[in-house]
Amino acid sequence: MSIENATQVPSKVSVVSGFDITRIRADFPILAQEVHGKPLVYLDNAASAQTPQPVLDALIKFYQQDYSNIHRGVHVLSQRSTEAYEDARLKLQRHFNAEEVSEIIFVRGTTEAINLVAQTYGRSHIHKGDEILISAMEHHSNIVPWQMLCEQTGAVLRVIPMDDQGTLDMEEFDKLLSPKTKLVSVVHVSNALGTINPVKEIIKKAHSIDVPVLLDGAQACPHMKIDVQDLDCDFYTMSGHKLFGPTGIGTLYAKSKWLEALPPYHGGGDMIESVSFEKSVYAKAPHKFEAGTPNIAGTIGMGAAIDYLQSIGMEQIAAYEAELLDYATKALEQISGLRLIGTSPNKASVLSFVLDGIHPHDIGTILDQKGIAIRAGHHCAEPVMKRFGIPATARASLAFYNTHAEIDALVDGIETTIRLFQ
Ligand code: C6P
Repeated sequence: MSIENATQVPSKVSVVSGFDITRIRADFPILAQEVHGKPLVYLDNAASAQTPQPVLDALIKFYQQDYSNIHRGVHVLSQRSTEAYEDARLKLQRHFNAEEVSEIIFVRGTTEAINLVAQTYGRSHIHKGDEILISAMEHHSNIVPWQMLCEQTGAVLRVIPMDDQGTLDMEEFDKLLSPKTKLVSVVHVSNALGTINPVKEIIKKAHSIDVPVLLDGAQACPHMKIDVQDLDCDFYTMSGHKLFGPTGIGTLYAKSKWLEALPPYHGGGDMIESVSFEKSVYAKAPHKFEAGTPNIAGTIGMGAAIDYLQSIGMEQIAAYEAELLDYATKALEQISGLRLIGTSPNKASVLSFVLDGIHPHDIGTILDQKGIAIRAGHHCAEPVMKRFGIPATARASLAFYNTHAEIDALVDGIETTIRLFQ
């Protein structure tokens, strides 16, 4: 992996060695279409990323050849389905470097993963007067479950502030972290700002006073290598649809010491050892936390997405995206009347911006007419909008299949938008 002379290269062609963007784009059939008569430029990857052909193939193969319920059939199809489902768990374990395969719990996505921790760890370990520490740049799914828990228990939510660039105020974090803190739950990469938070430092400090840490990894894991043992986080959450896999599937990683200690989240089939009317004995993790028939196909598709990402390499992806983000940031900074929201020095592939006198929804609508898909709105991060004194932003979010030419098309689209409003 190398980025040679990144700052001297004018544009358009990546200098990340061995990164074959043409071959990669060919893996994503959806990208080769026109929208409103223009080539599709898909820059809404933070909402949901596109699905490569190998993932589509894995889903079709599963439904055509192996489809059945899991963990309960003696017949061949059920055994094949069970094997494929548990094989996906192994892939997730290796990808995130979890110590044990049982530390990978399949859930619907990041939202469900955080609710699971709130209602299991939270209900059993957090009491009246205790404090939960989140940050000022959380997605609603890392705010609302904790507010619900606070209502249920009488605990108190505290918020680590950020500066005008969208960088967390670590001095304030030091002050807020106290013996009252029972959990720190922070976003790894902000969906609204792109900020990469100093999560290792946060974890180290929290652990020094025995406070566990949850990381919302929804926006981090598509862009960088995640090693949960190296991070030493207690809980890590992600969504398959942001990681080039299907919707309705995601993962909660939790250290096994927690999974053994925590009560189940949902009750039902597949999460028990035995049931009688007097008493039920729960299965061990991960099954204790996976009641009912899960999203079997989604899990297998997510496993195929992991295989696909590994075939490219997360380091390659991170290097290519760093270069593309740098190119896009410099290009957007040149546009008069454009203000980037989220200018932290440590950022991943998100470009949130506002234009003088033009509502973000109008920007999104005009760009759509040019075939460019971005998201406009509060991005389920209303407190972030409030912090920056704006109702919404236009957000272009990148993936490794985006190109420098697509950034040029975005810049051209923004300039057209500005002209239309003059
Ligand atoms: N952000 C976005 O456009 P789910 O919906 O459970 O898969 O993911 C929720 C979630 C949690 N945390 C972060 C940091 C997120 O970005 C998201 C989803 C999408 O930014 C949809 S609102």
